[in-house]
Amino acid sequence: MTASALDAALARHGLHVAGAFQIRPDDALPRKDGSLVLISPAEPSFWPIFTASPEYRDGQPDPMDRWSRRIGDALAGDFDALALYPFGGAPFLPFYTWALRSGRAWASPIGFLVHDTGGLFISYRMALLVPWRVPASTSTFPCDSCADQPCASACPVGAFADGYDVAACKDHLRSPAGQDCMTQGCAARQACPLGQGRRLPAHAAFHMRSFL
Ligand code: B12
Ligand code: SF4
Ligand code: SF4
Repeated sequence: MTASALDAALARHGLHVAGAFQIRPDDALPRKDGSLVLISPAEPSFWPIFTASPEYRDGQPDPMDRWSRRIGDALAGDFDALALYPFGGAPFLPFYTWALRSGRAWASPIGFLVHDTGGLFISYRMALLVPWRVPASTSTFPCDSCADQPCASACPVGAFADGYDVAACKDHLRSPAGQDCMTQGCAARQACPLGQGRRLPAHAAFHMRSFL
């Protein structure tokens, strides 16, 4: 199995590779060679595929995490890989740090990751430890050339003035004025020109409900 076969398999599930890096022998990972591949929803094709799944329809908790685990475990079997997940309770695996290492995502002015194509809406469904080696990314940090940095001033309650004020954010989300963030997604994330318009409102609203 190869990287291009993985791309094709991911596309069938509305997923794609959002970054990767070569494993070093001293990494605290269960493999000492090969690569760690970060996998994200390919938006907007992901949402209709996910909402047709049994996990979305069975009314049980955490449908997207359960869907991700089923798909990721099957991909791991097909590609001689190990699947790792960003959810499942503390201690969490360091997806943020792995995203930085991929060279395709960076710490934005508001702390959230900004990705070269997904912008601030980047999120990861899983990582696969695959046996092959990947080339280094050639992407460059987008925020240096983003003159107005609209993400920094878009939050209506200034939740990014000093780190991320989760309580202030959630208070706003519970208020009538917070319905824009609740139904369209975080206004600060929406403000980033990268990846704009890719996330469907229904997908954004799903995550905001589970966040709140
Ligand atoms: C706990 C957690 C939260 C907490 C606290 C976040 C925080 N301050 O770190 C809360 C509940 C607040 C949160 C909220 C959200 N999160 Co969150 N979260 C996580 C989670 C599960 C664990 C983080 C962790 O402790 N990792 C373990 C440590 C040891 O490793 P590490 O993450 O590499 O450590 C680095 C980061 O913590 C980073 N860091 C330090 N301070 C801060 C502050 C912020 C704001 C961020 C983003 C990072 C960060 O520095 C560390 C060293 O490099 C990760 C998934 C994961 N497994 O990493 C997602 C993750 C970071 N979250 C993510 C997302 C998508 C969200 C939401 C946007 C969810 C949503 N609604 O869609 C919301 C934000 C709401 C909004 N305004 O839209 C994404 C990344 C998004 C991005 N663009 O940055 C991740 C990677 C999950 C994923 N599946 O992709 N999250
Ligand atoms: S969801 Fe809304 S209130 Fe919360 S940080 Fe984003 S813009 Fe601010
Ligand atoms: S709005 Fe500009 S500064 Fe903010 S994350 Fe996007 S590219 Fe970076």
